[in-house]
Amino acid sequence: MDYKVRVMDRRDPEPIYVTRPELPSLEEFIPYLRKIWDSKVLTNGGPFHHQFEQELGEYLGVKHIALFTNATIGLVTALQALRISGEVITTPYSFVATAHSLLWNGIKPVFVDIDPTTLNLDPAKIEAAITPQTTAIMPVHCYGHPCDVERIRSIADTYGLKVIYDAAHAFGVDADNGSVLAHGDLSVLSFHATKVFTTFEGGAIVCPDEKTRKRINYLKNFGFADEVTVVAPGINGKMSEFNAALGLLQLQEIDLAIAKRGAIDARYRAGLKHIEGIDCVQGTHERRRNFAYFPILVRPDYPLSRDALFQEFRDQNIYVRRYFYPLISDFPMYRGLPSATHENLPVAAKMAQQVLCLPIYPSLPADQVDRVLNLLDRRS
Ligand code: T4K
Repeated sequence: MDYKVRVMDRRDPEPIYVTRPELPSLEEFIPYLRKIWDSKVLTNGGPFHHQFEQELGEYLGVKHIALFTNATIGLVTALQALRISGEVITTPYSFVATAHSLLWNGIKPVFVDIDPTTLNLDPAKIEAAITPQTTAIMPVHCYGHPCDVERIRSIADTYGLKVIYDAAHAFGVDADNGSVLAHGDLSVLSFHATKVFTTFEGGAIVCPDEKTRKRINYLKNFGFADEVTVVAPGINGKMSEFNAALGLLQLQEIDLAIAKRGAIDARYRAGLKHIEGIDCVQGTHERRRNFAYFPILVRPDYPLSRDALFQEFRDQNIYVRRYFYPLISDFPMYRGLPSATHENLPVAAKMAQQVLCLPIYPSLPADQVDRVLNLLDRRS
């Protein structure tokens, strides 16, 4: 009896994942499927694609948007659209797709360290990394916290560089002057299953004007400008009607979903105030947040190392994640680059050792948030 109680205490049978998608009811989705079945239009810019592109642009407050099959192909295409080559300055502290998009274009990534508060590319360190081969900067709004867009723009303008934001985490985020997606030459969103807003798989490029959007639309459709004209070695990056249909439904509930995330974020922050040795990551210049992730930093004065804590969570069936460890620059295809050394990236190297992303998603119950907080609190 005693033994059974102890086992149940140690390993709660109910797993908690770092995230779960917020889906509409299947009943709501079926009429959309029926329309697709009836029309037999599955992809290649069908009616749902068109409607979703319109409504998404309105929701995000941006005029020109091109839907994609996922953000990775979006990033690859964004670099092609602006004819970026040579070297691109980027962050080592991101999901590996950020730098992979450069390698897919034969571009050399140049890693620059991150800011210790926002964990975004540190603008103060960008200029020293610029060479005659540099053509662009690819920052990431990490965890949905806006980069210092003004300083990055000023550097880019001074040196004649393009800026492509990896905005995979930044759906619906507003900085000081409206949508953070309106900054830079292009911004790329992800609608992956793990993101705040999902279309199963999906993504989008936010463009500055219709001319650029048109070119991007060619590039995501094999380079076809019309039935018989191919203007570039484009890729297949098109979003299907199924993904667009889910997007339309998601738009109806997204504000509520973000509000629910906000309540969880607040509960974590209140609970963590009393726990020594844990820092919350804080954004700056945020007018509207999306609460995409809840990263904490496990400082050396916390009673457990980050990895021991990670293991404790696993033992309790709680699937926290170490986003972003290892650093991109530590993976085999990058670690030989001169900019990939930990001496060049001391802040990123330190943060990658300390970070842990706690579960956050709209349907996560408050008692499960408390279960996470209880495990973090070593006082008892
Ligand atoms: N740039 C940045 C900065 C990014 O973070 C990402 C993607 C990209 C670019 C590229 O975007 P896409 O090309 O994917 O549109 C996940 C995602 O696969 C990846 O999309 C995301 N970043 C990255 C941060 O996280 P994993 O390997 O951690 O995912 P996974 O499968 O372990 O899922 C985590 C948890 O989410 C699961 O434990 C349970 C839950 N989950 C996941 C999936 C896929 C579900 O409940 N349902 C699902 O269908 O990479």
